[in-house]
Amino acid sequence: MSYQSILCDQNEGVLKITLNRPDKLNALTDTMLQELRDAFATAAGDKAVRCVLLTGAGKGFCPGQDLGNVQEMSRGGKPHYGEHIRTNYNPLILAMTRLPKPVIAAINGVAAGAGMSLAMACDVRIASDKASFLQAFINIGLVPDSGSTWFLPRLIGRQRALDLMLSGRKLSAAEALDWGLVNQVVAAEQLMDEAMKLAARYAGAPTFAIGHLKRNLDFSHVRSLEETLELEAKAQEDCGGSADHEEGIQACVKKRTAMYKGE
Ligand code: T3D
Repeated sequence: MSYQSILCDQNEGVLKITLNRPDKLNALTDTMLQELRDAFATAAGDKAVRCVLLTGAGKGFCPGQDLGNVQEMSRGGKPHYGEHIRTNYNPLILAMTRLPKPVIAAINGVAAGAGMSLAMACDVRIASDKASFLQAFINIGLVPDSGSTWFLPRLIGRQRALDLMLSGRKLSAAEALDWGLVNQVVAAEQLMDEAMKLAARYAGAPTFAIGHLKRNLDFSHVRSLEETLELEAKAQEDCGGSADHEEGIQACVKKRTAMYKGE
């Protein structure tokens, strides 16, 4: 896969996607968003991809929409953000959250606006001690988008979400860890090693079950206990017939390490 604004490296089950506009802290353009959608669609269809790792080149993770592009969009009248978001952002956020494989964000620097939404759309967040987070939308008179309104209260609770959304202030990596926004904070120099170790572990995990459990968790937010219990039962029926489950049983009985294939 060769793109203009992102880099993709696939190795031993891990697809590493790097946002690659370091001079703009990896601000999102239409090209970059198109390429991200394409990379996630490819990841969904490629059995060899067992885990995705998303990170940023240079000192930033992603400061959200490229504000230079917004000026272009506005030329000659009001910008049509609704249409822009529906076309460019929402399908990407859905593709990320619905990917039946683990998605890790390795947050190397500032994650702002829709860039923070992207980080939150990942399943696991590992941050550098130099990372920071801001709901920058309010600073330019906009509302949180790209899923921030959905993800943030679920991750840190309504009160803290509202604090960040109203203030547009920067949250440090240490605070983000304390608030449960990220899973882990490591020294900047160790970020990629630690993130790759984690990605390798997930790439060797029973991906078939991971796909189901991601879907079940999201379903549980919007459905009743009865419906969730039923979905769990159906998912367990499916996982019970998977090669990964058979391998898990064999490995457990024979006291050896399981070699899962994600099938
Ligand atoms: O339909 C739609 O598109 C609407 C959807 C909108 C979704 C959104 O994401 S809205 C939110 C957009 N993002 C922002 O408002 C954040 C703007 N940036 C900042 O607040 C600050 O840059 C940061 C807090 C993120 C980082 O501050 P700092 O001091 O570490 O870096 P800096 O010096 O401000 O930025 C470094 C460079 O990146 C600089 O370029 P230069 O002057 O060196 O050539 C800066 O202009 C550029 N940059 C940072 N953010 C953006 C950006 N360029 C374009 N777009 C950006 N969002």
